[in-house]
Amino acid sequence: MHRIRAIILKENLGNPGKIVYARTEKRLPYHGPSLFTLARRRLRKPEQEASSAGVGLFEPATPQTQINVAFLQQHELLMKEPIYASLLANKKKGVKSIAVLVDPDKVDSRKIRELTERSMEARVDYFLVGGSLVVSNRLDQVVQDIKGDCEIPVILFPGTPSQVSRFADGLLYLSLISGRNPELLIGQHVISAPLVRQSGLEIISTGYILVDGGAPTTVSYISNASPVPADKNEIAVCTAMAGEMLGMKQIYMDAGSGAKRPIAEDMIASVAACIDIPLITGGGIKDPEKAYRNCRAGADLIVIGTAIEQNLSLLREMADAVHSAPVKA
Ligand code: 1GP
Repeated sequence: MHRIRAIILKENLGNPGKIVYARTEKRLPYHGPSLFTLARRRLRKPEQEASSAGVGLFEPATPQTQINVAFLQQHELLMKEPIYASLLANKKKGVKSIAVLVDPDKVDSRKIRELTERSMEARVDYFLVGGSLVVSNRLDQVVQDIKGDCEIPVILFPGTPSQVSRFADGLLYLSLISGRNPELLIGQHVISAPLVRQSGLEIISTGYILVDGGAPTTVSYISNASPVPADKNEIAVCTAMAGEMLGMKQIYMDAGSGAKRPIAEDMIASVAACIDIPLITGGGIKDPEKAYRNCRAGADLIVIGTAIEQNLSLLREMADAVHSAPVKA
């Protein structure tokens, strides 16, 4: 684990609300993208996004030594859980994000270079890396290649307990709460807990809800668990509510990679209306319009895999569609 310095951002007293500088405060163990990098990146973006990332834009501190409590709390969360802090802050603001799913079996260094270049241009927010069935042994290499090329946070999306790489920034600690397979609800977590803890990664507990996407997908086959029927909104809602009350930090509704039919917007809207934690949706999203509609329905983070694998030039439009979704007033 490497160490970086914590930062404190302050407001320009003459121009309240603007981040003007960062200074080092104290040394803390930290594993993830440098906060300086985050701050620099946010400074290049509109103020609204800077605020949504949880960096800067707090109540003006006058005199400068009075740093308000909310700032310190947010700062602390940002230090410990930078990815989740940004997801939460974005949700609060209504800012939508896009993640590109990378299957380690399907990329080599050249493809990764191309993907990271296009992703930076498109302002992709996260990479998810993993899959229900990863047959190669290239996870570490793929994560390192992505990290070597760009600063977009890499979050593991493991289909099996062995898919842990300490080179990533975070890990979705998934419990398949829509299924009744005890191995995927808790069994594999027990086995992998020491490895996951030792990884030093930011762990984001995630209630994973598989929704019928019109045909069996790898995840539905491997998980040996029935997905939620596509038209049973109430089952999805109750499952998501249960996940939230059990303490999961976010809900991921997935129709499975390459799903024939993506999750309907009315199901997404029903779930979004009943939970306060971030909502991720994915599976079978093939065009920017659908990505946009999911955001309008209440999804906070849109995951795209297959469509980008098949046509990388779609990435920019997909990302623009997600980022253009109206922000809450
Ligand atoms: C699968 O939600 C992801 O878990 C992405 O699905 O590959 O269909 O985009 P696609």
